[in-house]
Amino acid sequence: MSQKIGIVTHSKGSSYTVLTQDSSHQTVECRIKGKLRLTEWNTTNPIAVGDIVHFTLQNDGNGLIYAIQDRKNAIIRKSISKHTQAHIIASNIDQLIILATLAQPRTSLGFIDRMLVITEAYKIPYSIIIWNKADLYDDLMHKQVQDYIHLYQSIGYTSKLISTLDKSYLSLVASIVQDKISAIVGHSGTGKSSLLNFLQPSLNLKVGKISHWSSKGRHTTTLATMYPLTNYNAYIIDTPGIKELDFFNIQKEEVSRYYIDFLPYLSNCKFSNCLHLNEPHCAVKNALEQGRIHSQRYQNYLGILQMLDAKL
Ligand SMILES: Nc1nc2c(ncn2[C@@H]2O[C@H](COP(=O)(O)OP(=O)(O)O)[C@@H](O)[C@H]2O)c(=O)[nH]1
Ligand SMILES: [Mg+2]
Ligand SMILES: [Zn+2]
Repeated sequence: MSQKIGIVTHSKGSSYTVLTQDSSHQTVECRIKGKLRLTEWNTTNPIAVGDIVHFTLQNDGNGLIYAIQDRKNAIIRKSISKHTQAHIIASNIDQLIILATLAQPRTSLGFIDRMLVITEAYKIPYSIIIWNKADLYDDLMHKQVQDYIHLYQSIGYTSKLISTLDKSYLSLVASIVQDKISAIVGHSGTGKSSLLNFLQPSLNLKVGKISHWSSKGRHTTTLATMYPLTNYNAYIIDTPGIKELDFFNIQKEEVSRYYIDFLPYLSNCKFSNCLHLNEPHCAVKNALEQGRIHSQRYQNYLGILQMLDAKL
């Protein structure tokens, strides 16, 4: 019986797929040692994709997880039925890639801004907005996408234009994912599977398929899957079927702290609990009026507050 360390790439029921971190890169199906499962965690899933686990390799080739390393961050979904329990979707993420497009199906800036709030709230160090399907854009869309790229870059987020049909973008995409654990989000059809295949054709993922609907049109439980990209010393976590709303266990008062372009102004609002709506002497509204905060970002901020109201 030997002891190993690995990263969880997939979980199904009480079984976890673990990729060892030694040079052998073995894939081992693991279970949790009973004691760990029962005592230490108050989540519906004690171990999530992205966790670094210690396990013993049994004679039958399966593993028994006996310890888990501290997580540096995690995307968590509050369990709606059991308020005291949370579900960990993925952990130890270096960066979030938001895959957007202006064509088939067009991504709204509202979606992007909601995802950015989520990544700031969950302490994911970097967020990158990639605009896909450049090959489908007409002149007007090219002008538009440059405006959007400029908007997000000026706030401090990396934003790039690509097409997964065009090999000349490969080195750019590779440089973004190289040596990192990325999570990728984006509406169905924006090209997440295509992007993974673009980087590593041997993955051979199905493209143009909505994976989280069963053949009977029922919404099946979806789980995160981590794909190792061996050529880039990288991992990408795909979370099909997870709805943005699932991530939101955020209070209204918190939202502006996750809007990094609002941050420089927050301490100058008259009221410390200012929601930046119609309060007097609001530094955020002031910055908005002076054009130092983008009006579209502010509109989407209002949308998030409304969404949180509706959720209550
Ligand atoms: N024209 C064009 N089509 C793309 C591009 N990337 C992906 N697609 C197409 O968009 C559709 C959805 O892609 P898929 O990777 O399945 O998206 P996912 O749902 O986000 O995984 C498929 O028909 C792809 O062939 C691109 O850069 N240009
Ligand atoms: Mg897909
Ligand atoms: Zn304010």
